Amino acid sequence: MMTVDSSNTALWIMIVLAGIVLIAIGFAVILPLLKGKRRLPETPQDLGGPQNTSDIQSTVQLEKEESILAPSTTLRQALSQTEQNLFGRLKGIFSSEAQNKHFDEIEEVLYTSDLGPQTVERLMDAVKNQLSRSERGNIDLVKLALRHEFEDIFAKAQINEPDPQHPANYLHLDSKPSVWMIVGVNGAGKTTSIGKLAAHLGFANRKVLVAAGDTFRAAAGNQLKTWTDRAQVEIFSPPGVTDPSAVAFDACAKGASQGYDVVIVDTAGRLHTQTNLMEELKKMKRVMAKSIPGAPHEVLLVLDANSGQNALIQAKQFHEALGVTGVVLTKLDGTAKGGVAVGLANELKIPIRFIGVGEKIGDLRPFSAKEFVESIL
Ligand SMILES: Nc1nc2c(ncn2[C@@H]2O[C@H](COP(=O)(O)OP(=O)(O)O)[C@@H](O)[C@H]2O)c(=O)[nH]1
Ligand SMILES: [Mg+2]
Repeated sequence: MMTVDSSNTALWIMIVLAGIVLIAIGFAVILPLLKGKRRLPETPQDLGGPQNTSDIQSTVQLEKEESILAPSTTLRQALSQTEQNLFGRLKGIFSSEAQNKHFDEIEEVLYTSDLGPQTVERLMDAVKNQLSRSERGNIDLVKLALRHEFEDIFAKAQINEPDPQHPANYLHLDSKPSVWMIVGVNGAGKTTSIGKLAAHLGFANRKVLVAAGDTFRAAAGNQLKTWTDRAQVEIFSPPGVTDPSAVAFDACAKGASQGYDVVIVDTAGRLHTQTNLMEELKKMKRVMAKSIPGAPHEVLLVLDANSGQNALIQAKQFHEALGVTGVVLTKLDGTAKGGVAVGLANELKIPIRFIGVGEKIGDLRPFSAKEFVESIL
């Protein structure tokens, strides 16, 4: 009897264990299917092979992850593509023979590096105050004095060093959804930057909705769709709706009701001098607040670094109209002199959040004042 009893017990234990294993397997297989959207892999090791049913999608996914994890160029490389950057030009001066002309020439280089007169004055005063006449002939001392002043300028604009593990976290992400309105003149790089930002956020496991608020040009919607496909995030582009405020309002409502983390609203490019179009942006902003109190949580101004002093003027006017909370400075990989970042921080105290260093999806970097100063000086 004892033997039969214990073999029965063993049998029961085996049946129960087998049941537990089957249930566990069931959960592992069924739960991800029920969740629907696959999350992005966390590490390069997770990128072992194709993960989508479609090979094309897999390739895009892999390219995306690789380019975000290992951007093709460093900031210094991107900026050094031009000999026109600040330090390149300062170095030129110091290697010349005419020692006594150095100081005037430094001033000239600064004036022609898109910093803006106010910032140049501040920098020159700092160099004068910190260095004696003879010390001003020493490039290392001048560089040090300038670097110190640059760092102070960025610190006062509340530019915090980004956390490389969580590049998007220093944007407003505490509300759910966080609504970001993207503004700027035509061609500044709004749509491209939205694609790159969405990819960053997707990579950080955020559920992103991109609203096609540029309803002026038919091509704008298609261009945005290409980018949201690349970033593998959803686009909100209701057919036939031509009022950008209506798109923004509905996108916010969808974002709130369907559990999105971030709603990014694209807008049509406009000149800061076009009053009626600026009024329309203000309306879009008001309408978003009606849909979600407190929205938009970020008003990100996209500025083309090549537009030099004009970038500062644009920033002032967009800021006055909309209360800009941060800047995305694009095309620093081109011939931009870089000084505009310093001028912006000094004159407007608006933090630069991201910089664009190319046309690919991974060519967006959280702005690090430290890295930036090291790259231009
Ligand atoms: N080299 C470079 N080109 C950029 C960058 N950002 C945007 N662009 C290019 O600038 C052009 C205008 O960009 P787009 O996003 O359409 O500007 P929008 O009119 O403000 O939406 C496109 O050709 C982009 O590829 C960047 O960081 N570097
Ligand atoms: Mg656009």
